[in-house]
Amino acid sequence: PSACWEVASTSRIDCYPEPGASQESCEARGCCWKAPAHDESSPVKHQGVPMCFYPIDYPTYAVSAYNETENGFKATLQKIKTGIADRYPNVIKHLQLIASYDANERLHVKIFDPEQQRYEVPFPKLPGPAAAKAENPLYEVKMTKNPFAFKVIRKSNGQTLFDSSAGAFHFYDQYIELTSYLPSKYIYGLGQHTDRLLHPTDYSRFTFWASDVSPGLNLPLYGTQPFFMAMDGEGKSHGVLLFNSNAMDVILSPAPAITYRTIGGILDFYFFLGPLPSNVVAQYTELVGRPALPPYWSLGFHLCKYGYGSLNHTQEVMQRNIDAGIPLDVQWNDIDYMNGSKDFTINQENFAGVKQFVHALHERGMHYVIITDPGISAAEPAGSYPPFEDGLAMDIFVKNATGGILLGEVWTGGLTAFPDFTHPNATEYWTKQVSDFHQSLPFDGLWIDMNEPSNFVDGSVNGCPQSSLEDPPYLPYLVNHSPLRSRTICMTARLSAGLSYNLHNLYGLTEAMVTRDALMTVRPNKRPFIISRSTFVGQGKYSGLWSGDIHSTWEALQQSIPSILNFNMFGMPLIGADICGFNGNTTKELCQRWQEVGAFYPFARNHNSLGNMDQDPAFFGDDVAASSRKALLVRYQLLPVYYTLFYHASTRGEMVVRPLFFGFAEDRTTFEIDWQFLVGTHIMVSPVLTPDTSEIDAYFPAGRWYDFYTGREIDSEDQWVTLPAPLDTINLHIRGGGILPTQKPEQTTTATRKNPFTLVVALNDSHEAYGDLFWDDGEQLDVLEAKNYSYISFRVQMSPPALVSVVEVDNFKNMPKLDGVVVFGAGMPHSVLVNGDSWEFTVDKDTKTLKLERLKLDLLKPFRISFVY
Ligand code: MIG
Repeated sequence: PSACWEVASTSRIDCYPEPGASQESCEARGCCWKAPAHDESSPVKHQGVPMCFYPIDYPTYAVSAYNETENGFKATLQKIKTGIADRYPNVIKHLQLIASYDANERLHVKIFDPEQQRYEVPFPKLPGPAAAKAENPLYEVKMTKNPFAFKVIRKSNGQTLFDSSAGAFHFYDQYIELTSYLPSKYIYGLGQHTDRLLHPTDYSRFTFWASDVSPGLNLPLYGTQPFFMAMDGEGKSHGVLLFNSNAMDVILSPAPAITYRTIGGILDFYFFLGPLPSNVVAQYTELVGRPALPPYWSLGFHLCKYGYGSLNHTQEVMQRNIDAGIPLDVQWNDIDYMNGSKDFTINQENFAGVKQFVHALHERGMHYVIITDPGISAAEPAGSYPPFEDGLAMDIFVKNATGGILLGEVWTGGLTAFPDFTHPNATEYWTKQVSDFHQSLPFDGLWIDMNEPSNFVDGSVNGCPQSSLEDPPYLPYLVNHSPLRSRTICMTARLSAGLSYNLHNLYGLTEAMVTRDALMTVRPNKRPFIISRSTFVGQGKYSGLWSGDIHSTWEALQQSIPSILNFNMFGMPLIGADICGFNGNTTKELCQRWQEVGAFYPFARNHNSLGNMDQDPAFFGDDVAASSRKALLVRYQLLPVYYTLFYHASTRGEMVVRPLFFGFAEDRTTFEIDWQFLVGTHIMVSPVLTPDTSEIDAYFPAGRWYDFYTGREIDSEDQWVTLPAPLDTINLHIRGGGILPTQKPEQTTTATRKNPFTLVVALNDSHEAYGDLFWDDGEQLDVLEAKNYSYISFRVQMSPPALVSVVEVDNFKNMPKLDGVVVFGAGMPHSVLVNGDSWEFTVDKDTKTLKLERLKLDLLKPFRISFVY
C-alpha cells in the first residue's frame, strides 16, 4: 500500500513482534514489509528496525459515541470492519473510554470492556475519580474519530505529550497494544531494568515481568514499575503511568514513540503534568502512595553476607569492622541462619546463642535484620512445623488450577507452598509466624527475598495444565523466549484476588503489605523496616528495596546509580545496591571505590554471595578500611539531611537522591548524566566508577559550588571540571544556596544522634541560603500523624546579613543543641552577633570559610546570627 512509503524508516512501529514474520504473514495483517534502508547516518541499529510495520492510519477502532461527563468525557469505541483477519482470539469489539480530569495536574484515561468485567489491578488501591472536573487543567484532551486516537496536550505551550495515533490500537482478551508519539527522546523510568538513566529510543525493549534473574542488559528484573517521565526541550516534564500488572513489552522507538503490548487487564493511564520533574514525582506519589518514613537507624551502614555460615563468623566479621572504626548500625543474616533454609527456624548448631547476640547488638545501639523467603516447607513431619500447618489450617496457600495446594521448590531442599498474600487471612497467618519467631529471635526488620515469586521448578513440581494462560497467543520477551511460568509458579495458579497470570507482578507488593502489618504487631509503635526484592507501583509505602544480585564489576557499579535514581522517581527512595557487588569476587580497588559511592545510597548495605571472597570494608586492610570509614563518617555526619529528605519524601513526595536534571531542568547537558547525582537539592556526588583513575571530569551546572571537605569554591557557568580523585576520597560538592544540618559522626546512628548539630551554610551568588531540619525520636510509628516531631527552617538573608531560624513545629523536645556554624563563601565580617551578643569567629583566609563554635543554642527557640561587614 502507498501509505507504506510515507513511513520513514525511523518512524516504523512493529506490526509483527512475534518470531516468524514473513512478507506473507505481515501483509495478511494489512502491514508493510520492507527491509530497512541502509542509511549509515541513522542513529538506529538496523537489526532493531522492524521489517513489518504499520502503514499510516492503520484502521482498528472508531469512536461511535462521545459524551461529556461530570468530570470529563466518555467515548464508545467500535471495532472497524476491515477484512483483515483477527490476529488473536477474542477480540473485544466495543470498548469504553473514560477520561477523568481528576486534578489540574492529573488526568486519568481508562479504556476497558463495558460489557464484561476484566481484571483490574487490585493493589495498591488508587483513589477513585474526582466528583467534578478539575477547574484549570494544565492539559486538554483531543480525540480523533476514525481511526480512534487520543491526544494529551499541555495547554501552556501546545506541546503534545501523548498521541496514540502512532502504530495501531488493538484490544483482544489477551493482547492490548497502543503506541503513542513522545514529545522528546528524553525518557526515564520504566523499571525494573538495567539500563542507563536516559533510555535509548532505538527500538529498545523493556519487558515487565517480575523475574529472578541476575541483572543483565534488557532483561526484566525483580520488579515492575510501568511509569515513565519525559523531559521536553524547554525543561518541562511530565509522567505517564500505565496501571497494568500483566506481562508486557514496552518498546521505545526513534519516532520517538512508546509502544505498550500487554497481555491482560485494561488500559488505565494516568498523566502527570509537572511541569518540573520534581512536580511529576510528587504528583505520581500522591496518587500511588508516598513512601513510609524509615527508622533513623536504618539510614546507618548495614553489613551482610550470604554464607557467614555461623554466628561465630558473623560476629568475627562484624567485630573486625567495629575494630577498624567503620560506622556500622545493622548486622544482617541471610538464609544460613535458618535450619535447612526453612523460614522461622534457627540453625541451632551454628547459630546457637543468636538471641543473646541480638540483645548485645541492641545494647550497643545496633540493630539486626534477617531474611525470609515466601516458600514455606511442605515436607516436614506432621506436627513439627507450624508455618506450614497453620497455613493449611487457614487455607492461605496459593492453589493450583484444580484447587490443590501448588507445590514448588525453593531453598528447603523439598516441596514448598507459597502463601497467598492477597488472602483475607494472610495478615493473621503471617503475623503469627513472624511474632512466634520473634520470641526466639528479636530481629528489628525483615528482608523479603525471592518474592517474584521465585521457584526452582517451572510452574510447580507437577508442571502446569495446558491453557492459554500458560501459553498466551503473544508472549512478552523473557530470556530465550521462555514461558511466563519459568522459575515461578503456574500462570493458572489461583490466589484469593485472582489468577497468578494477572497477579504475578503483585506478589512482592502484597508480601510487603502483609509483612508491614506483621512487624507493626511485633514491634508495636515502631516503624517497620522492610527491604524487598520484588516491587510494584506504590510499594514505597510499605518497604524499601535493593537492586538484587548484581555482579562485582565496574559496570555494575556504574549501573547502580541509574537504578537508585529510578526507584527514587518511582516513589521508593529507600533503595541500595549491594556495595562491592554480589555475584563473583570483587577486587580491592573496586570495593574501595564502591564503599565510597555506596556511602551515599539512601540504603547502604554491603552484601555478598555465598562462596565469594570476603568484601566487608575491614577485610582488605588499612587503606580500604580508612576510605570506607571516611566516606561513611561523612554519611553519618549528613544523616540529618538524609532524614529530613525522607520526611519530605513521605509528606511531599520529594526524592532523596536525584538525577542532576531534577536540579537543573533547563540545562540539557544534565539530561543524560548518570555518573554523578544529587542528594537532595544541594549535595552533588561525583564518584569514580572506573579502574585506575586518578582524576575525573565532573559536570558543574551553573552556580556556585563548594568542595565539601575544604570549602574551596568553584564558580561554574555550566562547565566540566577536572577534579583530582585520589583513592581515599569521593568528590562531594555543596551547591551555593544550601544549609545542611550535620552532626559529628560516631560509630552508630544511635550515638551520632546525641551529638550537637553544626549547620554547614553554602552561600550562593546573592549571598543567600536555605535549609531545614526534621527531628523526632527516630522510630516511633505515627510521628507524622501525631505531629510528634520538630521542624526548623534556616535562612541566610542579605539585608542585613544574618542566619535566622524559624521553629515551625516544636513538639519533639529532646533535641541536641546547635553548637557550630560553618559558612562557605562568607568573606571577612567585622563582627558576628549571636542573638545580639558579639561572638568569636574564625575565617580561613584561603577559602573565606567562617566558623563559629560552642554556640549551645536551643534549636527550639528561633535564633539570629548577624554578620556585620
Ligand atoms: O537464590 O538468600 O538476591 O541477596 O543472598 C539466592 C540467598 C537467594 C537471593 C538474594 C540474595 C541472597 C540469596 N538469595
